[in-house]
Amino acid sequence: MNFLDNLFKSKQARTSSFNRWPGLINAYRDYLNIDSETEIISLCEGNTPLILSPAIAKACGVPGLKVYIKFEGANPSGSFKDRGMTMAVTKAIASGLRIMICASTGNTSAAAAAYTACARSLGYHDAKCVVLVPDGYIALGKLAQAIIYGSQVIQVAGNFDQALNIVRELADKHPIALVNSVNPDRIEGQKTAAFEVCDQLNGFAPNILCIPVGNAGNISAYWAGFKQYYNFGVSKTKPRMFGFQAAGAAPIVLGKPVENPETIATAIRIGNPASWHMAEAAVKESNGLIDSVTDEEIIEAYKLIHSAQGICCEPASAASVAGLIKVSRQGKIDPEATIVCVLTGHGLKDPQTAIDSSQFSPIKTEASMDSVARALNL
Ligand code: AN7
Repeated sequence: MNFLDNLFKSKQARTSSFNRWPGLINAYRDYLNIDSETEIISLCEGNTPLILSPAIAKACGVPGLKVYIKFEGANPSGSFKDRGMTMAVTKAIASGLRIMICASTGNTSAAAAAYTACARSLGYHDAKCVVLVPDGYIALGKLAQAIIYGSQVIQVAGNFDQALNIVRELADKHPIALVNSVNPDRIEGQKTAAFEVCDQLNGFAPNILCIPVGNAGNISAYWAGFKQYYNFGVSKTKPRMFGFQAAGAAPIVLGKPVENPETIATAIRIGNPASWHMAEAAVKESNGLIDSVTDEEIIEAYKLIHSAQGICCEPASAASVAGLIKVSRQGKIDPEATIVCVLTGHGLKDPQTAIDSSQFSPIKTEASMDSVARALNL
């Protein structure tokens, strides 16, 4: 019997549970590498909605297709990174480390900064977070988060891959916790998203999971989670894993590192993913695929997700939907399939792209009903 089965049994339990989700480590403790003594550093992350999306099904050209969105923007810092970060910071603090460091295209830094602040709230006043971000290539909201959560922000004149090499070297030489997804605790926490998807689909994995790929930690974590839930008998099936990279930053698709990755989806502007081999194994073992989508396809999907479905995601997240639309138009999708697209981060992190990608020209009027009515041709 798993946690959610118990939780949602009666209306009374359901109503009270809404206010008492205990965070994903407590919720899935039985499936995670954590002992009962460890103090948990949590912002009640996880338990994100799974939303049916008729608009995406329609865009795929298969109106009855069951396409769900796993909306990871609903996590406390606005992305799936919170899942890995609750575990990574919990373990780092438990092992006596007080300085967290990461390289980031933005979301990892926001999450690391948030969970370090949470550690301070629990009495670890000397907990500090240092984040290295590619100068000029991080969405404004993410930079703002790293700053306001109180981390030390270092803007590197280089890309993510270079910044990751630097923090790896630093963490090798100093007593600092590296909280990028090369840290296995991150993958451990992120597995819980796969558990949730199976719980939300009543004990089944979807037939296909579509997910954006950057540093390739998340696709690896989901696959580990699906396999574990299946092996433990909690989920009756496993999905095919469909990973999508941005065309200008598609090293796995091309089969070689990309020295100067470029894409409007800055979150996945990564040329040499750390979990490359794990991602390839996930695709191979699950009979999945890895493909690329152009910036135009990403922006088309990004607009659709907002204006036709009402969900707010960032451009990198839309790569999962753009990829699904692409492969379904190629006839690769069984119309009976159940599909989950992971929307990895919240759109409010990147308002500039929202405005730049639309032909928005404000209508200005005097502050009177008549003027507004005239502007509306009423
Ligand atoms: C919204 O924050 O790499 O393939 O440094 O922010 O696990 O890297 C972000 C990655 C997808 C790709 N969607 O996940 C970082 C960082 C969003 C992201 C990805 C990221 P991975």
